[in-house]
Amino acid sequence: MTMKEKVLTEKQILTKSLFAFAVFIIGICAAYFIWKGLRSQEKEAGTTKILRKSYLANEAIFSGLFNEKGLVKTYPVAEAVKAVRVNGNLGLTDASFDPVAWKMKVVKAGGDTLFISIDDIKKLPKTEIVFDFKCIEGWSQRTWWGGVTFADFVKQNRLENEVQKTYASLSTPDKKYYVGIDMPSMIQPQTLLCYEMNGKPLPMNQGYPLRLIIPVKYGIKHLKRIGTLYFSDTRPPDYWAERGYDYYSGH
Ligand SMILES: Nc1nc2c(c(=O)[nH]1)N[C@H]1C(S)=C(S)[C@@H](COP(=O)(O)O)O[C@H]1N2
Ligand SMILES: [Mo]
Repeated sequence: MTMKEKVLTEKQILTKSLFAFAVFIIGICAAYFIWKGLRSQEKEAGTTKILRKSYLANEAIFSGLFNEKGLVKTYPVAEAVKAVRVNGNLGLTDASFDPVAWKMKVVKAGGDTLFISIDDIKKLPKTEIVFDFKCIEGWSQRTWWGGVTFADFVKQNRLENEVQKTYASLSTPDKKYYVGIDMPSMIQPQTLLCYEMNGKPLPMNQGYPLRLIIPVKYGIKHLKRIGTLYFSDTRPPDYWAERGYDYYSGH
């Protein structure tokens, strides 16, 4: 090896080392910025929003929410049972509840609150559905419900901004029963604000004057007697999720 060759080799080594060091520094910076970006995401359910959203999408796919048509199977009215089971009366036992004065409270994004009467709701086209209502306890019944689609209700009340949020929260007027629902399920076209069962007004113990019917979910999410509705990017409290049931409860 000549002297000249040796010098060149040392130069090359130096260049290579500097290059490797620069790559190392750039790598550290990139890792730092990615970490910082994730950290600044809104914390939600112990994980970050980005990760949470992909979980939700996975859950929705697993649950069959996005089958070929994205719809739950429906049946003719003749197949619906006449004697519909009553299950759960949490939030329905308040003796001071006045069904005549009832209005649904809807909390909008800017803090404005709407008070919606059953007549306002009945102005919208009536949508009916017969489907297999499934309770997490293991029973199911083919039942017939009537009401307005949540999607129509959103249009009527200009709630387009509100439904950009990740979740909806519904609770009974006395706040003793409450559910949180992911927005894709809420705006799914079969989700109803329901005021009829078997072609007649809802019985008291089935949620008169208005309940949720959300065919993509198990019974626990079909809150009877809606008092308040609000929207949120963080998970609203959920009565049965607090007691160990799956928050999503899709099927
Ligand atoms: N307000 C209220 N809604 C409720 C419940 C309840 O206890 N209180 N129980 C839920 C459960 S577990 C089921 S299976 C369905 C049953 O609806 P049904 O009584 O009309 O059959 O209502 C759901 N909605
Ligand atoms: Mo249930």
